[in-house]
Amino acid sequence: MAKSDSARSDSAGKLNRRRFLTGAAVAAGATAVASPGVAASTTTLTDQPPRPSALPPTAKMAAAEAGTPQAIKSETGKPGSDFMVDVIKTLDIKYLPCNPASSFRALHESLIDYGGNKQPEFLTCMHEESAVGMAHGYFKIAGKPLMTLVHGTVGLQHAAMGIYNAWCDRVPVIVVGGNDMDAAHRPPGVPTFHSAQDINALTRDFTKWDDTPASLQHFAQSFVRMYKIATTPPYGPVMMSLDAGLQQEPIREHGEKLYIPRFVASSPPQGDSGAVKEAARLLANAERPVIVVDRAARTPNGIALLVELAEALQAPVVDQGNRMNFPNTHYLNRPANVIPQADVIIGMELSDFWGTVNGYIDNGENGIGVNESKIKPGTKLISINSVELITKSNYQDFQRFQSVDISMPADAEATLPALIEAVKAAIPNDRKAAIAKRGEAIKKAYADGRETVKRNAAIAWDASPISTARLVMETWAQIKDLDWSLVASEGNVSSWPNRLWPMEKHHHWLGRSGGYGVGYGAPASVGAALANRDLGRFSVSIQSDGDLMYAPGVLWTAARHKIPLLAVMHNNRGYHQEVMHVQRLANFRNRVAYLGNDLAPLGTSIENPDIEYHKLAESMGWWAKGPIKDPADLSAALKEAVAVVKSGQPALLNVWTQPR
Ligand SMILES: Cc1ncc(C[n+]2csc(CCOP(=O)(O)OP(=O)(O)O)c2C)c(N)n1
Ligand SMILES: [Mg+2]
Repeated sequence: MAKSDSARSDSAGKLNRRRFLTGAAVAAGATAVASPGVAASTTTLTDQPPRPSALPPTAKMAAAEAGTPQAIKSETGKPGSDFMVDVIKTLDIKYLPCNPASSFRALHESLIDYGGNKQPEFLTCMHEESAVGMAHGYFKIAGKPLMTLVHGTVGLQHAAMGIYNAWCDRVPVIVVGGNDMDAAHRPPGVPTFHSAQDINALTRDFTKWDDTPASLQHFAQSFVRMYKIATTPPYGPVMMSLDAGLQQEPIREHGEKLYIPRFVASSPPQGDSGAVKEAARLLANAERPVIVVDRAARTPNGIALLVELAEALQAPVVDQGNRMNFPNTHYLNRPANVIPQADVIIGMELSDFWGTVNGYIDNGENGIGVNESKIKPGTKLISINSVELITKSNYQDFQRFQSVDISMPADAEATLPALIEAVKAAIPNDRKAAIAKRGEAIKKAYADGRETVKRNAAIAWDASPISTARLVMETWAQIKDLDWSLVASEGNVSSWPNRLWPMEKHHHWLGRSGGYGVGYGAPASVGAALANRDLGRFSVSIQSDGDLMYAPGVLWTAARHKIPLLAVMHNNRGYHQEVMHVQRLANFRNRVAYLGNDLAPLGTSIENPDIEYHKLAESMGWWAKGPIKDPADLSAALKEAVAVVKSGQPALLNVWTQPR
């Protein structure tokens, strides 16, 4: 024991290389390692004179360590994975954000060497969740899905939360997981740990469809099918388990010629014509109709259609914001407080109809929530919601059950043209004046509301750390003349962008994560910025601290692949949402929330040490600046950052902010 201790350090406490190399401790270790399967010697170290630390390598060992691996017998014929690339290329998938792994090495090799790394192009990712998050954000701008490849069991486990967010946000992502199925032939050890009978089971509850092809022809059918299912509204992620053997083996056609089925997009499901007519009749004759929208506008045309419907009825529109549905500059855009006065409410692609017409108060009696109706008895409810067509059992994204009077399991945007026509036809001549008058009253309420919002935003304008309203408006001042796109706004900045920035175009606002799985913002903003880059558009994100730290490696992906993005940090130095939850419970129980010296209940602050996000970003190739604590410093820093982003680089500003 004494001998091995002395081998560890010299008098300066440093490892002594010479003694280390000749030390008995290492010799003993080397013996054990060099002879797998041989029982370790029972001779004690002091019994024998010191032996050399390691035996010289044999010629075979040296060759194995230093040489190139022996060539494996080259395959004859076209590899199966080349055919898979032929299939993938028919679907015009532009990028492949991906973290590499051996379970899809054959397809990986085919994509770059046979496919030329085009359609799709690899984007190196550092986490599978980042890859899925990027595909999620990309779709919301491009309207086209990306695919990702994940490693059997472990890669899919990392990807799972991103897939859940995409599922809840009704966004298609094509996920292919490498999996070595043949238990008798796959390599033992690590590749076997990474294989499963059915990897798809892990995400089956929150994908639209999955499959495990058993042949190349089966692959071709299933890949085209999965693309079609994913991109038919309601959109959603899809999953394929792809056998490593099937990828790697050469094509054996067994007398049957392989073919690639042609992809033809499906039309979205439209509401039943009788139900549309009945809904139009109720809306046209209502005293106070209200339109509530959440993911109603799938495309820019959806916005135009909603404006047409709202104007025909002069009805207020409550935009719940999971997409950019209705311009906030239009006087018919109103807050949710119009709902209690309504006599007819039409909800389009709502993620939570119950929550729209009912209130839930946290910490009611005994700390249990209290439910209350927000609407008058007799209010008629109409729903157009395509998600009813894909409801699954396990995960509760379908929310509480709400009875409605007319229910159309259909795509809202596809149903709107017929609904608008029916509404216009159903408005009785003698109601036209009353409808116009309704519009005038709403116009006045809208103007008053804008003034209140501006007054509220000015509160604590000069505070340090910086108020979230100031953060958002200083950012706006620097981007307002550009063709801008707010690609994500994570954490909670009190919805200031939606309240203060004029949002009119579909790409001005992309909505949120869907499943509220934190860690969406950073990768989704990079993915959306990639799509915007290709369209020559400027991308900006409000990036919270907690969200960034789940998988910050996506910053490197953005720099590596030259994706310009302005990330303005809402660095409130904590998981503030959770600060408030712990505080709420402590208040309810008449206890003092344990502050733990960090000015937040223990376990919720991100301080001590403070994370230097500007340095983190800089280390991965971003232009960055911070920490900015004084609001007077913000505008100059933003100006510089905007110029950097315009030159094609990502830039991050680490701004210290108020909690919300
Ligand atoms: C994956 C995941 N883990 C934990 C949570 C719980 N959670 C909800 S909000 C939040 C705080 C996020 O912090 P940040 O992004 O900094 O936003 P802030 O609340 O500080 O504005 C957490 C941890 C979650 N929603 N998702
Ligand atoms: Mg935070």
